[in-house]
Amino acid sequence: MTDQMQLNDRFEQAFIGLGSNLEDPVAQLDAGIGWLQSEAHISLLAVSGYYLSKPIGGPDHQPDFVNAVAEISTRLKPEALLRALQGIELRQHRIREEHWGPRTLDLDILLYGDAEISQPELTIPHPRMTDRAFVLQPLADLAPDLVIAGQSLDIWLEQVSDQAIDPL
Ligand code: ROI
Repeated sequence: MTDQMQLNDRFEQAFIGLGSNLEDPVAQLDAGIGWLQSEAHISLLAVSGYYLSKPIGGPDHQPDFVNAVAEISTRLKPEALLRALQGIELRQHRIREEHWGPRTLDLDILLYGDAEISQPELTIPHPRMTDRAFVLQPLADLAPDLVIAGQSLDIWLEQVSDQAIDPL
């Protein structure tokens, strides 16, 4: 694939969700951020705090998760960014044995500029981000004034206030 097919002319700001609940989750997130930093055409702008929470919405017989959000600037088009993230997941031995089951590292594109994308493999904004305190809280560290689907982050957070989440 030529660079031109993968790259935009200008940089977009994007937010990436990171999550892990296996094999030293904090080290997994640290390593994932290291890979993001060394990825071509991605600049890491900021990383949220790390947060510990119970698994939400998946099988509950799995360890607690550590989550964070990274803010990047990138010329990669959304599909190319997705492939870059999948490459990082694989380098950290991501296995997909069980749907929504435990994982060494999960990297999700949450927001990509103002883009709205609906494809079989890629939906942006991430379709479940507004239901998940483990995404909204670290995102609020980085961009407290963000508006998602017409509603401010504060209001989305209020709606998930029953989901316990602890800063590490
Ligand atoms: N729950 C939490 N707390 N954090 C996650 O990253 C996470 N990721 C998932 C499921 C299993 C749905 N639940 C989660 O994919």
